[in-house]
Amino acid sequence: MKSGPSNRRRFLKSGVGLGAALVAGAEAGLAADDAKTPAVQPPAPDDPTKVQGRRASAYGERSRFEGAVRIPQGQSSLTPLQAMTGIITPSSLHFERHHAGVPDIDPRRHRLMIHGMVDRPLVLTMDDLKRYPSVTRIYFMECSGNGFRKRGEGTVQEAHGLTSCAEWTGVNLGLVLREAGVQAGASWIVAEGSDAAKMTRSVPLAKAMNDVLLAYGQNGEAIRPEQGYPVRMFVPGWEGNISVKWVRRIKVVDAPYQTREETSKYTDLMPTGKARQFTFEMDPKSLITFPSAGQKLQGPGFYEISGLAWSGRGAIRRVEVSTDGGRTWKDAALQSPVLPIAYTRFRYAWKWDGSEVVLQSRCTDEHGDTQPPLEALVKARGENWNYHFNAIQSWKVNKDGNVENALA
Ligand SMILES: Nc1nc2c(c(=O)[nH]1)N[C@H]1C(S)=C(S)[C@@H](COP(=O)(O)O)O[C@H]1N2
Ligand SMILES: [Mo]
Repeated sequence: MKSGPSNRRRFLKSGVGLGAALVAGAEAGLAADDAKTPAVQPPAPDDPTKVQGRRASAYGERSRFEGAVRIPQGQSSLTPLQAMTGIITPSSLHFERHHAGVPDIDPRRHRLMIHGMVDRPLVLTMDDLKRYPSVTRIYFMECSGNGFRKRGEGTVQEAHGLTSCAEWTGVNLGLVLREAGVQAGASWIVAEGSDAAKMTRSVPLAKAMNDVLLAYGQNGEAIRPEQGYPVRMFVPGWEGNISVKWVRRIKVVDAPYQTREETSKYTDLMPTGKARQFTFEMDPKSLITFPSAGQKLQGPGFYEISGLAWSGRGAIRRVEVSTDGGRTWKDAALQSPVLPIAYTRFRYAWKWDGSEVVLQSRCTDEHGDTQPPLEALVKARGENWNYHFNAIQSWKVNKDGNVENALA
């Protein structure tokens, strides 16, 4: 936005207070960044007990002093993992991936059709859907493209921000399919979104009957438009792409439909020239979020290393941390709750002696699956693969306390 600062000077000159100038600035369409710069915010009172506080509000906002935001990159945006506490990603910071933008959908006019190889095809309104018994589950989601593009370079947000974890509420798809009456011989479903991309993915019937949700709730309120309002299919533990947002149609069929998203995209081209298809499950992965690239330690002494671990195949059983570049590993503490197919937060008490060190984490899930070192992963997959990056991430702590990506 042009001439933000001079606009502000003009407002100040005209004699209005700084707070009013900011409001006026926002109305005048100043760039959001400009309006949020902490330097131009009015200071908080020295003693808040001496000032009447703000009135109650209709819809809450976080403190104006909190600055962590998603990094938008056109059709996706990255969660600030370094700023997260606990295991739940607030809906406003949940990563986004849209192939044709966020559609504007009136829930009263939305319909979900269940058809194909069923005895009783259904056309459900949102009211119909909400009359079914509901379930609430905490699940992570990760785009299968997460981490690969930069092979782990940048900050934890820049390199790995295409993942989040939320509480999802909805109806078991299996319940709705049973009501429709799945016919003998059916083995897959095909789900279609109502965005301009008409995102379409095939899901094996066994998974669809097992734990897939038709989710209309996210973190205690209606699912956000960015996440699929008014309803998305949520496929726990599988690559994010298959969780079709804004879902309008589920067809029961007897074979995968070989859609764009399962042929030219979201397949893994191997060194042999053959592509792996339907690589659904997200492998175990962990990240140290503190200390991580871009952060600075204030000097030698005690620190609690903290991070997140998850696996698409179940619960995390173990997280190990290395503070010597992978030569030795020690068990981190897993913070409860430790839920299947959800983030698990880990903590590791560490005394930094002020020398240059490389920090790493490595998780193992309930099936004994773990994370490979970067070289091993690249060797196994070759140079053409674009998805399912779960290599061990290294952060280097320099003597001055600055943390940088050890791959950069
Ligand atoms: N209808 C529809 N569903 C979609 C997409 C889309 O573009 N359209 N993007 C997919 C991809 S690639 C991912 S990683 C996840 C992202 O979900 P989120 O935006 O809620 O984080 O949604 C998937 N479902
Ligand atoms: Mo994705």
